Amino acid sequence: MAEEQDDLDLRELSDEDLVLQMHDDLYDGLTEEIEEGVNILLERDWAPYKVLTEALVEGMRIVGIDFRDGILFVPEVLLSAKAMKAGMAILKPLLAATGAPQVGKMVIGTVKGDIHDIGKNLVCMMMEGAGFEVVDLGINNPVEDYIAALEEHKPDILGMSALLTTTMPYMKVVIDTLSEKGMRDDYIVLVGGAPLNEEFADAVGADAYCRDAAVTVEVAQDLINRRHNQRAAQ
Ligand code: B1M
Repeated sequence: MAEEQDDLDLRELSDEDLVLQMHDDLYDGLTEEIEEGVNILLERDWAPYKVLTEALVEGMRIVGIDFRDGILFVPEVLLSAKAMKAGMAILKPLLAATGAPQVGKMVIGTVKGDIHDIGKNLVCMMMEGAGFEVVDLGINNPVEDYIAALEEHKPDILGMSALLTTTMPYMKVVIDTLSEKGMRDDYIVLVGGAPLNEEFADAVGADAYCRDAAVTVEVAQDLINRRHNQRAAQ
């Protein structure tokens, strides 16, 4: 594989083959090749969001299948994640450069016990691109960290991410604590992560489940507008 890789000129590939090659390169954790692939697609006038979803997110989906099936293990997936983050770093300023006026503020973090952050980082990038100010608390956040950040930054939105079935129930701990402190209604609470769904979001008392980063932007804009309209009508 390594030798084949040396001989391969990514620039000679058609868009379709390049994207397939990038899925392979992400699988193999080849950071430089991913960076090169992202740059080539951008040079070919691909929209940053299309590069993100079709080359990177789809590649990581494939990694996830073989991780689940015991074909890939943590060290290999860490390399894939590193390559993915390198690709995302190139896209970040482009996704954020829409010049959208600031529309609101969000505090977001991955919940306690969970160190997955690629999806959350994507949400941050897309929200910033849509004009939101984002305070990113990173990974493995206990409820105290969320509360402290809400008190400090006074955002419109609290976002939580969880990728494990074992950590997603922690979202209820956070929301219940907000309720106990009389703070729940001060924030729009959005939750996301691969194992979640709308029923789960309802059950834990969130305002909405966000399937992906683009949906998060839409939902956030919609709920903020509704909140403004409600306040104006009062
Ligand atoms: Co993890 N892992 N992992 N892992 N890992 C999953 C989640 C898993 C589904 C893999 C599998 O078995 N198929 C599985 C969970 C199974 C389960 O719970 N039922 C799993 C497991 C088991 C584990 C470990 C327990 C493995 C082990 O140690 N034996 C371990 C746990 C560590 C821990 O957290 N305590 C572990 C570790 C790791 C790595 C460290 C190796 C690495 C993480 C690196 C990193 O994030 N920096 C990793 C990875 C990369 C994955 C997979 C392969 C990919 C996740 C990812 O980045 N997807 C994942 C398989 C999968 O999900 N298919 C898997 C790409 C990303 C763009 O999508 O994160 O879904 P996603 O985010 C989307 C949406 O979900 C949504 O928008 C995002 C962008 O569109 N979204 C939000 C996410 N958060 C949001 C928050 C919002 C809104 C929307 O707030 C408003």
